[in-house]
Amino acid sequence: TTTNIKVDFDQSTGVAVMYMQSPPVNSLSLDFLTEFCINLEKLEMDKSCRGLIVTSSQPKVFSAGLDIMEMYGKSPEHCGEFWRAVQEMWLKMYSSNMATIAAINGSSPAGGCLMSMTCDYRIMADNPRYSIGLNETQLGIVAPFWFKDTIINTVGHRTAEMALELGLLFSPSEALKIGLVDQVVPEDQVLTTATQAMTKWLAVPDHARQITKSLMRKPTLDKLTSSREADIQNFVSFITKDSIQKSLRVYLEMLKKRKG
Ligand code: CO8
Repeated sequence: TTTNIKVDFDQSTGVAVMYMQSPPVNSLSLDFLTEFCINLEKLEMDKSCRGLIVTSSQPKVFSAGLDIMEMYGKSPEHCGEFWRAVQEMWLKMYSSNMATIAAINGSSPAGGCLMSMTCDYRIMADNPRYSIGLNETQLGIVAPFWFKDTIINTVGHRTAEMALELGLLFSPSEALKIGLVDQVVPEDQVLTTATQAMTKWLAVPDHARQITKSLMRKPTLDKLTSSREADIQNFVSFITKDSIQKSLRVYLEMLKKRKG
């Protein structure tokens, strides 16, 4: 089996770095998400691990978001299982007791943007070729309510409304301006900056930071926890519609054509 995730845990600092390494673009497949969650759970249970930095081993891409092939031409059962794994990743990351920082060293559309927004802090490489945002409407699909809630919690209601409806992808400097990322730094300094930022987060007593994080995020988390099955049903009936499958096919063809 392949390894989609590599974890470097530094006992002396209590900080783990999780590298996403699923070529070519770290798309979030069922296997990837399962492995991601297993690794996350291990770190979460380890009392000596207080901080987590998530980054990419792939050049130019943080994560291309959900693996479209998991939603295209698949059975309702498969789609349901896939969606449960997406929910699990979001629930675990958004509620993590660790201080979490996304070191966004490449493009981060859709599910990649969602994953980075689950973190406490975001640092992005200043390369103008990279972009970040929830571009779902551009694919003819609709970001679910908990994607919407997460971006509202990050950038505020009006900015989120416009970004979601237009399916906007932002350059690093634009993302910084609207608060979608917290810091933009030269490409080769993303990880070191994340490590420096982490010391600030870990200087706060853990219990105070954790309870405060929970205060901020619990209402949003509870909404999905209490409606997981309905959300899966919703996703499956939406994504298996002929018209939506057609949109995905058109989008996939566009992705292939755009190459080279
Ligand atoms: N899923 C599956 N395959 C993908 C994905 C993806 N998300 N993204 C890229 N690929 C494939 C490409 O098709 C290509 O395949 P091949 O080599 O066979 O032609 C290969 O990966 C490499 O891609 P590129 O050549 O495009 O690589 P670049 O380095 O030029 O660009 C990007 C990288 C910027 C990440 C670019 O690939 C891109 O924009 N990808 C699409 C990103 C995207 O739109 N993702 C949206 C996914 S949907 C989602 O995450 C949330 C859905 C919520 C569901 C709601 C329903 C109710």
